[in-house]
Amino acid sequence: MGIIRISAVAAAATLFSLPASAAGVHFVSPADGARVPAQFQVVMAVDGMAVKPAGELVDGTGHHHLIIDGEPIAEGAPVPADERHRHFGKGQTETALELAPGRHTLTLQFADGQHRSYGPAMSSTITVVVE
Ligand SMILES: [Cu+2]
Repeated sequence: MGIIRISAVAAAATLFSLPASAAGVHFVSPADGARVPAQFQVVMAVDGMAVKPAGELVDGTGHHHLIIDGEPIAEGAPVPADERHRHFGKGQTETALELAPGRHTLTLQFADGQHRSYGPAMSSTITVVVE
């Protein structure tokens, strides 16, 4: 009995420690370096945190932002809202994007319910070539 209890606690501890160390965002699609048409679909994912619509501040939650030809946003700074900084405040994880031909960087940035960045650790950048 005692042994079973101890291993259950150890298993639970492992499960709870996983999200913190594995927290991050990534593009499901397109792939880094992909050649894409002028209009293409972007699929965004987050690990270790939950997607929640903007508005309310809840620990461990936030929403995606897509930064076109820009940089990750410093931790705590608000993500600008303009053509190059798209907010997905309804909790979307997918969007259609239309870009001019050529090479572009796409940066995924996760931010809290008030659009304050979780910093470069919660960002991911890929390059795409629009044909
Ligand atoms: Cu936002």
